[in-house]
Amino acid sequence: MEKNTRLILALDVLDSDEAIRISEAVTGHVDAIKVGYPLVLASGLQIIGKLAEYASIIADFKVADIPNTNRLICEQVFDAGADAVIVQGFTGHDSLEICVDLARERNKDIFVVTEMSHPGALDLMQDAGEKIARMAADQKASGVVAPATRPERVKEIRKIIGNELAIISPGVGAQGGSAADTIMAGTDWVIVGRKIYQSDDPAKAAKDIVSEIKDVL
Ligand code: FNU
Repeated sequence: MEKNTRLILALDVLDSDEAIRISEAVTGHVDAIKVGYPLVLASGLQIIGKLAEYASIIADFKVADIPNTNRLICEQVFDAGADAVIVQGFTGHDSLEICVDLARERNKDIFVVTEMSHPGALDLMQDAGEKIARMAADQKASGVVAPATRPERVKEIRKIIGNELAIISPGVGAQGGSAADTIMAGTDWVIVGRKIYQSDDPAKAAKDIVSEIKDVL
């Protein structure tokens, strides 16, 4: 994924025509499009290949199973044309390792969820977040997912993983996080969904976020 605008669109719309229209509109303003269960379940896995014409595709399936099942899932997703897959880290080293090995073989990326961005992540996940970040670094994953809603946690996670791994951060806009604060905390890319795809003018919404990011770089 090229580090240009430092913005990733989370495309959680349910209609494939709408997904294509928005992707076309934001071309050049986003470095990647993140596709997850809502769009894929509504429109089929082949939407990944279609959207790959517009940007790199990150498949947000938060893969969280035993190693063999994780591998079967990641194979399908890479075969469909995704450039990266998001996997959960809490399942442990072996479940993660098999995904990272497969991605390396295929020249693809794995991003590992550390602590999620919603309030409920404080119940259980936050306690494991730093350990997961360390494991992702030990296994040389491409990067981690860390919350834009808590820039102070992005800073902590950056200290743990160093500069070899990337950080991608959801939670900007609808969840209350700020793109500028998250970039200043050390994230490489912010992930923004509703603030862009629910806007009357998705291209302008994306452009505005990119200027906010550029202002603090
Ligand atoms: P928006 N997402 C998230 N928090 O929000 N993958 C996480 O900790 C995480 C995620 C995803 O709020 C979420 O599923 F690991 O509309 C959605 O697709 O801007 C996107 O990031 C945020 O969307």
